[in-house]
Amino acid sequence: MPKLTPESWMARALTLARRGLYTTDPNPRVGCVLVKNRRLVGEGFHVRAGEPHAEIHALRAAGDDASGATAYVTLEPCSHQGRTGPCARALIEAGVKKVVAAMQDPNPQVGGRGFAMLREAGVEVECGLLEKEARALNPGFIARMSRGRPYVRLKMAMSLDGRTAMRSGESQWITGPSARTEVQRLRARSSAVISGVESIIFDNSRLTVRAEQLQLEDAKAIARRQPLRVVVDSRLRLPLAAACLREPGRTLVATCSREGKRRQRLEAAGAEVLVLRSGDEGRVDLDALLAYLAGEEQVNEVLLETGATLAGAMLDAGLVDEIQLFMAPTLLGGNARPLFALPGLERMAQQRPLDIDDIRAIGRDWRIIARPAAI
Ligand code: AOF
Ligand code: ZN
Repeated sequence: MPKLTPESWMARALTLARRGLYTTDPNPRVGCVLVKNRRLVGEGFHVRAGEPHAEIHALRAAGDDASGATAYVTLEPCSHQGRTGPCARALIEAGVKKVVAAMQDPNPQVGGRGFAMLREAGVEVECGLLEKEARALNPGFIARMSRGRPYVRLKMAMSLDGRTAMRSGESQWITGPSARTEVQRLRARSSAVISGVESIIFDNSRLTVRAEQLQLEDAKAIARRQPLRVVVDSRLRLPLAAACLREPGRTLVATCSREGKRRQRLEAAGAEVLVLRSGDEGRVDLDALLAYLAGEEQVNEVLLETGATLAGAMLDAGLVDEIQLFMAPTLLGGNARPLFALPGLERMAQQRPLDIDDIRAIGRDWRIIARPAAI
């Protein structure tokens, strides 16, 4: 019997919210538990955008028992009429007497108005319980709503001697099957996967989620939603025969080339071409690309899977929020390629410190989760 504390109810709501990890995009993952007389009377989570929010599922499950209950929700109940009705109104109408939320909704359409609506109707409101855990569930949604850009997770595979590909570019495979399954999960939870054209030219990677590699119960449902594939390709060098152009889902080629002919050919081969202003040295302006993805494509989480040049440029521009580094028990030697090209880095004073959040074994490899240290 778990302890019936407010924390344990919110923890249950967080567990429910996690069940939407792969499906709610572009909406946040949200869970809700209704408790009355120390008993759980209804629970639910948001499954898919366009479908009912977590609170509505929980209210339906509780029926008449919702009256007088306390709602534990991982996000502030909404106050707006979007694809579905305002949850704050539904909670009021069901007679819920108290709402405990983990965090305020960063969506400017809501942003505190849900709480105000509840309070005005006489519902007691508390906010901030297990907030850190709730925020960790939706880093992309929060980044998009509050900073106008996605949350960028950089995934890399390296040898024990810190090398990521042979000098030729050959890199398949450094890590084992368990690590590669983990990468499939990272793709599946992301709204978009970004890669540089060099990596695509060399690996001919498909950048897709493969249900058979996911090893999850609902792998089929997940694989139906492919992340948007984004190829950073300043000069439109993507081969027309690239495998990623023939996969289900969309491939967006981000360029600053204005070559009309090449663009038309790529479009005929299945790509969508996005012409952006150029940043440093005639390369795609990465800030502008991320702003476009958040603003026009509602991209929450990005998985960056690329080589040393683009990885270094993204890091240099301060656009990497998290690094997931898979380290394999192998040596590739001094001729092999490093993880990051950081050309301006010459002195120890210029080193890039990281904070490590987690290290664990994944099969025969090690996964290190780190983030650039706040300076
Ligand atoms: C909630 N409970 O379970 C979720 C909420 O387009 P709609 O109608 O689905 O609205 C999406 C917005 O609603 C989303 O941007 C976020 O602000 C909020 N999500 N709110 O009360 C939920 N998923
Ligand atoms: Zn809602």
